[in-house]
Amino acid sequence: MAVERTLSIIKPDATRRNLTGKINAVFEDNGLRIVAQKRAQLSPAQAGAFYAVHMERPFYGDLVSFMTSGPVVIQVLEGENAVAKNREVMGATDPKKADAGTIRAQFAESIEANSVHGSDSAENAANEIRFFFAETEILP
Ligand code: YYY
Ligand code: MG
Repeated sequence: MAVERTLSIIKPDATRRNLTGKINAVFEDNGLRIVAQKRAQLSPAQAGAFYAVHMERPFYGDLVSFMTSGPVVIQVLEGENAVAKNREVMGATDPKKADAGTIRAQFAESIEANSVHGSDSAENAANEIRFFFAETEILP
């Protein structure tokens, strides 16, 4: 497996509860390196564009409201098989279905306020990283 990069977002429910460090420890304990990181307040336009793939879904409006309800921490994670590894440590979208020990099982409040985003494919990871970061901001 090659070294890959994936985009991670620590969502407003987690920054509000001061969980950034605990979540970052899960990444680092699982071999994912935080090679770029910034705290940001997303605008509705940014959150809407980032989640444009879900535009037709019934939860889209609430998702955009939630993602703009407070600061997020946007990150590039790097490591062996990083896309799949991050999805594994995040756990299922619905925390009730997430495996014990995963970030969402430990920290998520609900299917919407589920603490973290992670890219779901290498292609989407490249696009999502480009959406938020210049290459010069990524420091392996
Ligand atoms: O990739 P992942 O975050 O695990 O789930 P997606 O199916 O891509 O949905 C993105 C985001 O939308 C999810 O993290 C919470 C929200 N959402 C929701 O509020 N209600 C649903 N039934 C499905 C997803
Ligand atoms: Mg997704």
